[in-house]
Amino acid sequence: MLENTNEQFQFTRISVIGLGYIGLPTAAIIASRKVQVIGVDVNIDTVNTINQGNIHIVEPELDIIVHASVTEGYLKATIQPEAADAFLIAVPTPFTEGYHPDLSYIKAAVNAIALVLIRGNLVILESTSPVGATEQMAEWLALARPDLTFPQTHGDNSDIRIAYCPERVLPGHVLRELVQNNRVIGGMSSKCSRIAEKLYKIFVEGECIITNARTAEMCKLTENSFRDVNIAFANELSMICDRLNINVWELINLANHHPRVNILKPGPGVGGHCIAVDPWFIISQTPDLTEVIGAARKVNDSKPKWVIEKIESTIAQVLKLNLDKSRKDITIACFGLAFKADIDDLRESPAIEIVKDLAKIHPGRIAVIEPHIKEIPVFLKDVVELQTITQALEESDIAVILVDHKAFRELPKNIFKNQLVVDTRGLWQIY
Ligand code: SAJ
Repeated sequence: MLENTNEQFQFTRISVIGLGYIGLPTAAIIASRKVQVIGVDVNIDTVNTINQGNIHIVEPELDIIVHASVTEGYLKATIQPEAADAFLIAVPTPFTEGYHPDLSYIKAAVNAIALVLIRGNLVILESTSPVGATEQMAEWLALARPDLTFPQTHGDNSDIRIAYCPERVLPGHVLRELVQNNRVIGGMSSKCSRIAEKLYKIFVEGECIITNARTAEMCKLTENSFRDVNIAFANELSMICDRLNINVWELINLANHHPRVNILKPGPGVGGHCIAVDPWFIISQTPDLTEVIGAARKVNDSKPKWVIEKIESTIAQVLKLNLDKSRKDITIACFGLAFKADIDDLRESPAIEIVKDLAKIHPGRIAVIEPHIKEIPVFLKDVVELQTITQALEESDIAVILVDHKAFRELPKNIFKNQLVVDTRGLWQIY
């Protein structure tokens, strides 16, 4: 392995630690540029699947690029880290019970790569992290390898370069956004930033913007908190408008005609692994200064409960219109389980939370229509049934729209002739 001591250096072998929703597409994109990539994952099934040229997650076109990279010999997966020019860490950073960030996966990754680090290596952290995580990572590495120097003590002259560079890709568009999005690169010294930029230039067509590690960490948290706050504003408006008998979709459209107003869309709540999680990293570090960010979390987290109340009052309406029916005769069809439109990702989905809570209080049938899955998830198996759109239209009394999938958006506006509708996504509200 060559030592990366001058800036003329070319990366010939890059290791990506964590082959999940971000790590695997990143590894495959780099490999598609004909650079040797060693992907490392703790899960042997994941490693085996990738080495067979297959994938374990759903993301458009990822299967094609992984298959090609493995077949051409540029991508290989393994359990144990191997020597490389650069290590890119993309492991999960969940939060603990009390909403504090859990850095244990980063620590485990750091301890694993410490064994194979050599002078001149670049280590990049991509996982969404609280401010200071990159410095913490550098400390862990220094503890594990006292024979090497690190930027916290040796700045530009360190043996090992360290940078934070957050991923910013949108699930469902990962491969395009990995290449086209601008990247924020926060090196622990200016040389660290320049060398990290060189790595990203292998596949990034967007701009690479250089800052320090702490600002880069905060930048990622800020982007997702900005979106969370703005979605909370839309969700709050939807509840206010419901009380005041105003169509929130028309209202938002009208307000958005103002040249400096751009309100996002209300929904059943905020799901996924990012927007509902990342603001907590800021709140956890500065609890006394995060009133707005904290309030947004509260509003968005409370929206599923509000949807349940809407369904409850709709059940009451059906009973009023059909005096021969009791609650257990009422069938509720829930349209969509995914955390957002046109993906199959059910992680942290508000739709799931709503369906689960509904099952606890509703004695009648509950059907779920989710065109992106073939089987109902195990934890819902005994309480709801998976139906087609046609079945649901024939059998249900209430239709609850939880996700604005294309398959639902394409339905004619007057399709629900026999149902009362609770529409959390404004499916046909075209203003
Ligand atoms: N949502 C609304 N109303 C809206 C927009 C979104 O209710 O107007 C809901 C969605 O239905 C979903 C949730 O918010 O439940 C999150 O969806 P999203 O599309 O806003 O974001 P993610 O989680 O798929 O991806 C986000 C992106 N961040 C930003 O847009 C600032 C992505 O660029 C990040 O890379 C990703 O988080 C991440 O990994 O952090």
